[in-house]
Amino acid sequence: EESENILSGFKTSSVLSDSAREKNIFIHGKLADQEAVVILEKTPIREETLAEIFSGSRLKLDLRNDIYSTYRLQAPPHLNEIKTTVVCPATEKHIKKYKRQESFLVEETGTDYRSITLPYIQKQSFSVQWVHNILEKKAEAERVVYEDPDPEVGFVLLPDFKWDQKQVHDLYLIAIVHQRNIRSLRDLTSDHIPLLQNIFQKGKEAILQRYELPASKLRVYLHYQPSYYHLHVHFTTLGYDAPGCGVERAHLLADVIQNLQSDPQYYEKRTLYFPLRADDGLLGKFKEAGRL
Ligand code: M7G
Repeated sequence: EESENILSGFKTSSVLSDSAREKNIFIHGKLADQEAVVILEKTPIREETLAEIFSGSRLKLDLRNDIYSTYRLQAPPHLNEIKTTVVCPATEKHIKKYKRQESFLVEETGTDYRSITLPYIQKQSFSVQWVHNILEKKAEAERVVYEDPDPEVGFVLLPDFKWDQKQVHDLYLIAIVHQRNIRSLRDLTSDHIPLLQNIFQKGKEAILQRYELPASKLRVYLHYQPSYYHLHVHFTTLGYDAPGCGVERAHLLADVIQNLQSDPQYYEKRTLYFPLRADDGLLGKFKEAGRL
């Protein structure tokens, strides 16, 4: 779908982070006088496109030396696209989220959660309007891979916007629950086991059907802390190092279910560990409380 080039008027203020290895750049700037974050990312080269790349490209020689030669290849434009994500209007919190920064590991007891974290996230977390739009079919309706509409155990499974859906080796889907009052892992009790089992089972089946990827090739997990406090589960290809997914934040869904089976209040009581970035307001709250 062709769309007007809104980015022609983008004015860069600063580069928040970039990576030669991941071939992406996160930029803060202004779009028509509104704060915006733009993410540019080069996508993987797909095997199915090789024939077209080899036959349909222009080649410029850089160097030749003995049996070695290097070139600059100009692929046909449709094989040379840059995946682009725009957040506009972006809040201060979005700009911080994408800025490269030092992080610190926080130790959060159940009491810390209730006295420090919960009051903070009730005031300061990202809007979950985009989640409600998905659940109400106001956005991304055509992208839904599977839905169980049950209000108690139901969920919507769809591609995460980090995934361009062109190849399965970086598959990334999210399951968003229909229930609206579960903020995160911390809110889960044994009452939610049927919900979690349903997501696990039906999510795996739907992915097998659609992408021919068996459960043995999937990593299924929740983040704590998440960015968005409406319960959702990540499904990625095993072995794919999804950006932003450090080991500390990930809790395997299979483990979460077992922990709740052994103790209904497991996540209410346990100490949980997670990294926070230097300028995260929540980190400031932990410092003020003398917990860091
Ligand atoms: P998270 O663990 O809350 O936060 O996961 P993280 O982004 O720090 O990992 C939320 C997930 O939802 C992420 O994987 C995002 O890429 C994804 N996501 C965020 N937004 C705003 C959207 C959206 O509008 N559509 C879709 N499909 N995915 C989104």
